[in-house]
Amino acid sequence: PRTVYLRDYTPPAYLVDEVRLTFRLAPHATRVLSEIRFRPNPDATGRDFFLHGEGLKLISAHINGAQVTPELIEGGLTLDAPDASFTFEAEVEIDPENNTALEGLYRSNGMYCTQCEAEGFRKITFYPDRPDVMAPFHVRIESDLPVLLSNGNPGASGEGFAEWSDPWPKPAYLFALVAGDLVAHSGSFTTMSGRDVALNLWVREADIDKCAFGMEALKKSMTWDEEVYGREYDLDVFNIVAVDDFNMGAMENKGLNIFNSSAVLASPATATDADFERIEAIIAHEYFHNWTGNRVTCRDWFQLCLKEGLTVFRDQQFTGDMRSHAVKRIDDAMLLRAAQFREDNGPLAHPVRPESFVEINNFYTVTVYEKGAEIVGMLRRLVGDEGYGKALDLYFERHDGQAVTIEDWLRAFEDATGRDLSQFARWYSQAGTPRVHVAEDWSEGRYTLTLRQETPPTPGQPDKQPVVIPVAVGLLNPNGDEVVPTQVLELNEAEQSFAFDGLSARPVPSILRGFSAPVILRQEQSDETRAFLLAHDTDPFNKWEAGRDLARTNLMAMIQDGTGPDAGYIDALGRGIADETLDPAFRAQLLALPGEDELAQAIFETGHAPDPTAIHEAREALRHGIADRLGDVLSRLYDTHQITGPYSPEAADAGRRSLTNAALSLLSLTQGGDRARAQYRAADNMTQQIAALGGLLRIGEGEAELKAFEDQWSHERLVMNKWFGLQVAASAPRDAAATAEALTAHPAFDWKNPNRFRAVFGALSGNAAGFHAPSGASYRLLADWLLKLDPLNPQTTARMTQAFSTWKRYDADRKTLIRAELERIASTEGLSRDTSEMIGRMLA
Ligand code: B3K
Ligand code: ZN
Repeated sequence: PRTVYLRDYTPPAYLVDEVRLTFRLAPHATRVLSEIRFRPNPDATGRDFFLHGEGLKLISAHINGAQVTPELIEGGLTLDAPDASFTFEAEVEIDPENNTALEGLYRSNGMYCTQCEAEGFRKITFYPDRPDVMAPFHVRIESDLPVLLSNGNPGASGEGFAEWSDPWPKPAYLFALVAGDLVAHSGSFTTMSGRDVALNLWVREADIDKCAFGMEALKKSMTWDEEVYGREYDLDVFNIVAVDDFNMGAMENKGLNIFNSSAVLASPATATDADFERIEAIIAHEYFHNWTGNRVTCRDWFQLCLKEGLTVFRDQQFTGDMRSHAVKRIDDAMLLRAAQFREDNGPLAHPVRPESFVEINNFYTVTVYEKGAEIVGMLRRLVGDEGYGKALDLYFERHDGQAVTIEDWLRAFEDATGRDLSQFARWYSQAGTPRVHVAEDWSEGRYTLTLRQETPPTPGQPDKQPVVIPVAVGLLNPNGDEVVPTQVLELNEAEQSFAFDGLSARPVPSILRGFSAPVILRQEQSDETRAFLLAHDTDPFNKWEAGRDLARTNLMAMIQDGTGPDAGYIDALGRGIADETLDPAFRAQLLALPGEDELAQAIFETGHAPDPTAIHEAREALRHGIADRLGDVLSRLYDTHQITGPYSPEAADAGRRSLTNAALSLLSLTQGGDRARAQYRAADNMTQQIAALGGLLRIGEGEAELKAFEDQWSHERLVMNKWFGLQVAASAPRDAAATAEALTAHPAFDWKNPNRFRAVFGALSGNAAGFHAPSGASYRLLADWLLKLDPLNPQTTARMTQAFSTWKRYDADRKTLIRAELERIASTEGLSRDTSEMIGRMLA
């Protein structure tokens, strides 16, 4: 398979002025007629005419009305094209019914839908399928299905057809088409300039009761983007469609967003608080793409973070505004550490802007998305809110309707603020997580912080340069008062000192406040100092972080030295969770211990091979210790924070439920399942129901409830995903593989549905001790199923190979077992390009 390099970019030979498409839909033989107006690109270096195309049956082709016979070559077609404007027409046939890869035009439960990003349009018709070719699209759909949708504004429609026109030039990856037997939950929105927009959420009839929340989230997003970024919507309609079979969360096609049903459908009975929050964020994210991604798009796929990092940053801001900034920041940091640091520390590490790829779908990663968002956040911190606002305005003004690069993005910041960002740009090109080491000095009223940065080598990048790291710092007096409020130190050299004068006593530093940069802080700190910060820090992130550090130190000692739970930590935690001035959601976060995978990495970094079983046992022992010592506080919190009124997914109630359910999970360990059983019986919403069921399963009870749950929800696919996943997640390590295997034999295990496949195998790899059980049973089971899925759905398969990405951390026995599975996959005949690239990188 061919490797594509950023450095090889050349502009397209021809540009497209207009596209007309006609779809004659039929399950196995859909005809696609295209009429594309080409024009030579004055900026091109050559005149080779090439159109991408994959799996297309070419029926006929014409240039300016005259029949032509293109030469079909690898990945597309070529022909002698005029060195002037011309119209190319083609008729092709495709087979949506047999499209199991869920890329291009495919069918899901009788409904037609498309997924074109990144390179799926070439499976629909011949086209220059690259994001720097932008054109207005006119679409006609012919089908007997009642609902026929495409991008843009609706045009003529009648018996068996509908037409759509999208006036905004767009790359082919934003094309979408939907045809199905759907119903709409409708709404409307009036934009800041007074235009009315019709809003529709299209679903199958049975799901119409799960649309109200998504519709409100969409309206909130539209308002927010106007108020915060001054960005207005630009079409007469905005359609969202829910589809069950989808490889990822959702897709921002212009005016026609297509969503995995799990990322949009929610009712109190079927969705948890976490689902509601996630849905609100994804709807916002896709909507925000209308400006950051669609109006201003990427020149090539190496620039993916241009739209994704920025749009994630925007959805994070939105969630913070809708809910709590402090809680959101902690959630984001937890995700970054659990997933992105993991990626950065292993064989799949790559820069936020990669330099090469084999299959671009493999680069829709936490690094591109979440670290990409962190970079935007750092930029904002460095130039300030006002500078950020000016830079964004300039970026939109300058690049509306264009396909641009990270250089263009940074130039907008430089021009708007006068700041030189050449060193800052290293964040985009250098992979790996910087470590920032802290040294302190105190003499005669002067406190000096010395910060030193280093970034470990990553594949292909042995040597690293210093990056610009905004380190937000505040200083506290020994009595707990803040003496120096938050200020941002700019660490741009390998080592740098920062002095604070005029202090009457040696202060306690609070460093990297708000998690101001995606780095690992290395700081010698006593448990007393941490407990002090947990009690007194004014920065909510670092207050939480102090508790987290205490927990981690305790756990590391338990794992490596065999000590027990530390009463000092538990008492400090107890004071934190009992503090009624703190947000319940924040207190629930205080109760979340570092995950097993995070601990495995921490142990690996001390030079030892982590033992997943020992890690699991230590973590469970600490949970027991907390539940034992804090039993009274926890049961008081459980009782006093129950919600009595009707269910509402809003943040305040959700926060109380997350606190009571964290308490429930701990209390069940030491006090048995009665409380959880009672909660299960009383539950009138999914959050309470599933938390109770999880609590029971984790202590080896809940068999009756598990059965009752299945009977109650067998008709709801989304809820059944939870039922599948929870059993694997809650399994004891030695049972996890067997539980997962038994579930694959369940009649409802529809493995071709990505959500269902992920429910079981995502949970298996997430159960760290179960996945790494010494027998290797989980490794084998996962590899077997990946090999089964790969011929049908390479994208989902490739993504799930990441379960193995940490394999080099482990002991010789585990390494041997995993390597054998990776090699078994690698040597399989006909392995997809997607999966072989991933396995190849992991074995390298
Ligand atoms: N842009 C899409 C992701 C497309 C993934 C292609 N494999 C969703 C999003 O980030 O909003
Ligand atoms: Zn996105």
